[in-house]
Amino acid sequence: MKNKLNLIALFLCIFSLFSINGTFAQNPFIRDQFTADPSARVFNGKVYVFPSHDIPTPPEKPGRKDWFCMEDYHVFSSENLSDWTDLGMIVSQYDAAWVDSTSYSMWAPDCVERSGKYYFYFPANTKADGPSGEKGFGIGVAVADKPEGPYVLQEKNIEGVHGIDPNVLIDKDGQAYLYWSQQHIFVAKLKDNMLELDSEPIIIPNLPEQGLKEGPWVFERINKYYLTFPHVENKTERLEYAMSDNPMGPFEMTGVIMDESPVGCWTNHHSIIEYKDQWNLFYHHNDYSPQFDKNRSIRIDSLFFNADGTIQKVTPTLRGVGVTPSNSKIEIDRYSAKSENASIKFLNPENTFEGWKTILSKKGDWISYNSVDFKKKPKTVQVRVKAENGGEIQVISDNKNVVAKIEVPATDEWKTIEAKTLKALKGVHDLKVKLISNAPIEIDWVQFDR
Ligand code: FUB
Repeated sequence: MKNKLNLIALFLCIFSLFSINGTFAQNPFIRDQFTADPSARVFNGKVYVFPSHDIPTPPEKPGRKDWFCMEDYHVFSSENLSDWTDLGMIVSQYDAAWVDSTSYSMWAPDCVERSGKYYFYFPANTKADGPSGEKGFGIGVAVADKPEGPYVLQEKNIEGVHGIDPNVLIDKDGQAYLYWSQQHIFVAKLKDNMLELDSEPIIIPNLPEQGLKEGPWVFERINKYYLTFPHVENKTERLEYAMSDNPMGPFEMTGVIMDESPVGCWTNHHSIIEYKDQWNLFYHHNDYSPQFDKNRSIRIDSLFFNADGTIQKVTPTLRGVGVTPSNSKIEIDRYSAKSENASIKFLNPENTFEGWKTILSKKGDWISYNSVDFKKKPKTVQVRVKAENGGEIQVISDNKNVVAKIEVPATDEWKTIEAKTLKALKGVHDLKVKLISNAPIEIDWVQFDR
């Protein structure tokens, strides 16, 4: 009996672990906490994202109200950019000897691999009486044997570096460079130990004089070095870039990667990586916190280069990247296109992490969601709906076939309705969900062969 109970407890424990890590997809792609400043890296064939971790201001720290508030870092990983696992907390403000642990200032980090060791760089406010003996933003390092840690913190922050938003490039010849910001963008060589500067910091010239610049992210592609960074040209940050033949410049301003946030998030902070032959832009908006843009959420969209090496502008989407399995809950509110009238609202404005719903109000309203992967021809479709007056919706495929007709009964409560499929889909398809009747229907998700 005792063994049986132990087995049940073990099963419940494993099950709850899976539900914490969960399957997340679309934008934003971390669904259970605020995240910002995503530094994405490819290590051992997987993508690891090292973001900042925004939290609501703790009551005992009222001075942090209306400002960034971060006390630790988590790392997330994925093999397909759709399913993300939270590998847990790796570094906290309470563990670093040089960090003022009342400052909640664990801003944008980065992580690189060298000779099998992982170097995690992070900024924070220093203690006036700490090892560095001066107050302000410093940048420290923690070292691990695996991307997920455990990380061993260096006693002191890096000497000679005052600022935020560290970013490290290891060039093809093995030389490592540290970039960071403090009004300007700085660069210095790193010693082979990755812990100390090997040259005097210089301010990178030829970047815009006016407007805040921060969050550098430097990468190399076909012998060109791209210095990409958020810059306030007008009202809020937009992502811009400069190009060079050398990691230390001179860089030439080249263009804009992403315009100012359409939802008014003042900061944007990004990284750019190639994964499985596709370039990706990681960035942030404030999806779960529309009223307060210091509680942000990280996103991914595809990025493309022109033949001359310049970068095409990226439009932020809710759909994000990757294919969605037909037998998972397809959150059509993360749409790829919609009719003008179709609208998106939080399911529960009191707890925005519950996600969103689609509201189709008038006959003919529609919403579409691209790249649904049908591994098996589905026999049924399930839709979670709410509709005071009931009605009908149809699911239509990209080849214009009606895949299912769903009769929705009048219901004030959320209900899952099932219908038989009329056409059998196989492979990857775009779907459209259309309102056929004339009263509003709210839709949470669509799923095939649940
Ligand atoms: O997340 C705090 C700060 O906001 C980052 O360090 C900046 O890059 C901006 O995103």
